[in-house]
Amino acid sequence: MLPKRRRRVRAGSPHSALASSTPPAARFPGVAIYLAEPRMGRSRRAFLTRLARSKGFRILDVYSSEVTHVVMEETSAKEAICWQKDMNALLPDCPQPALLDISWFTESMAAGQPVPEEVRHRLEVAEPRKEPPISVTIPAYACQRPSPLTPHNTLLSEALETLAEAAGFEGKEGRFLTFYRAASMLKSLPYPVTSLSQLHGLPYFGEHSFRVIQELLEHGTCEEVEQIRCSERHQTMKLFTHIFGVGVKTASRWYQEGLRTLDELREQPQRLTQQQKAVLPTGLQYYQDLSTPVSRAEAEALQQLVEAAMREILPGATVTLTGGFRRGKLQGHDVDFLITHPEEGQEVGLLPRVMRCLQSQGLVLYHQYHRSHLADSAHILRQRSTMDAFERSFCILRLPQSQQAALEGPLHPCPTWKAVRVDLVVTPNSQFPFALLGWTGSQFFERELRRFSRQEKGLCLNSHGLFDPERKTFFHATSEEDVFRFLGLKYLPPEQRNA
Ligand code: DCP
Ligand code: MG
Repeated sequence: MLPKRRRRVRAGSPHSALASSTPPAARFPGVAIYLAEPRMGRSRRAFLTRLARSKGFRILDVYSSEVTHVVMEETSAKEAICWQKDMNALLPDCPQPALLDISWFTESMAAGQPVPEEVRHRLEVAEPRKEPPISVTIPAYACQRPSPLTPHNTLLSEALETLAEAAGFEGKEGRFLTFYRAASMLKSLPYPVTSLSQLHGLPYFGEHSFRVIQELLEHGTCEEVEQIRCSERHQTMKLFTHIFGVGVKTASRWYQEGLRTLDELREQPQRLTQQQKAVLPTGLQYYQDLSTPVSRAEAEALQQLVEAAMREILPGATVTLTGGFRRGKLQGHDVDFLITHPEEGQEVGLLPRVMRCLQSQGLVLYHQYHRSHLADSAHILRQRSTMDAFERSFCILRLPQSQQAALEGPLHPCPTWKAVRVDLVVTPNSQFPFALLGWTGSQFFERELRRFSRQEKGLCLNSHGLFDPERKTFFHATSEEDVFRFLGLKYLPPEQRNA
């Protein structure tokens, strides 16, 4: 253990360091240490010199061009640099030795050899680094940056999402996108925002978003956002768009016509189009179940049911859980499955057989079958369409509730099954990587990925493939990683695509 300094000596004149003496031979030829006296004191310096020499270190009594390491004690980086400037003035041609804190010396003594010089040992005044504007460090497209499942700024991003949603309900697409892009940017920030200045320079943040965020930072709530959330229009639009088969246009028309509740809808079937008449009774009948989130356990139970059907119909076919659950979400509004078979062509016409199998077990409450338009898929890619042409079934399945769930259920009679929205999509194996990427989402991530492909790379991407319109060529991918690589993007695992 090193003895404590006994007395504090004022920083001495640099001239005092220039006395002469002969350095002894050393075990570490590249290292010549000069113990700078100012704060160390003469006797402690003498003790440390003896100690170091006994371990084979070369200690120079005199500061000269041979010195490789200057060691100081209780000296700030600023003082050390002033000291070195004085020495440079006296010995202008002297190379610059490393300026090190005593910690490097004591660690080297303990190790019996010079330890590597780390940042914490160095007496350096860090150049005041100019923080790059965040816009430089946070890329503009959501597909270029990780968006975790549990982001840092949920309060802020949800407020902007409400503004985006309200704009969407009014059919204002541009406004929807601006608010949504800003919200998505907040979701990917790797730190909690505590001041508006942290957002300056980021794209998509306008005066309106700043005003909302400022209010949230100051009061924890924003009056405009709360008013929207509580408004009759917003609540009715949410109620109607949550009905299976009802989109924004229909919901908006019903609202304009004065409809406000599900009962009013049930009582006025004359207002419905033929197509709505076909879907709406189902949507209304199962509204309660379908507006209750689906849990991961329920999604996995459904996967087992679909896999069991596949084993009977086409052994070797795979069933992959995609959508929000693949991104790590614990709940979803539906369950999305991709079905494929390693041998291309085996999957053709598979879905009607799967549906029949599920129906025979009494598991299908409703289904809407769309036959494959794969013959058009190349055309679809060239047309830059984002529509899939896969064979698919949009269904409502009857998921038997486990005995356990029944026992743990609420006090009123426990249902023995639950209606769940399920999407079954069948893809040829060669298109599977694109379909997997396209169906994993999030919806906004997909939108950004397609925008990036188009605007930055001049390529058309959808769930069937990636097409180069200039060369008129398709890319061949065997994994999602391939697709990211073709686009020159860093691979993001599904859990980081929650944009
Ligand atoms: N998808 C898309 N564009 C759409 C609809 C869907 O790109 N217009 C893709 C991305 C979605 C995936 O399909 O993530 C599944 O659609 P869902 O609507 O089921 O979305 P999620 O599964 O992400 O959400 P949730 O958890 O609410 O089901
Ligand atoms: Mg889903």
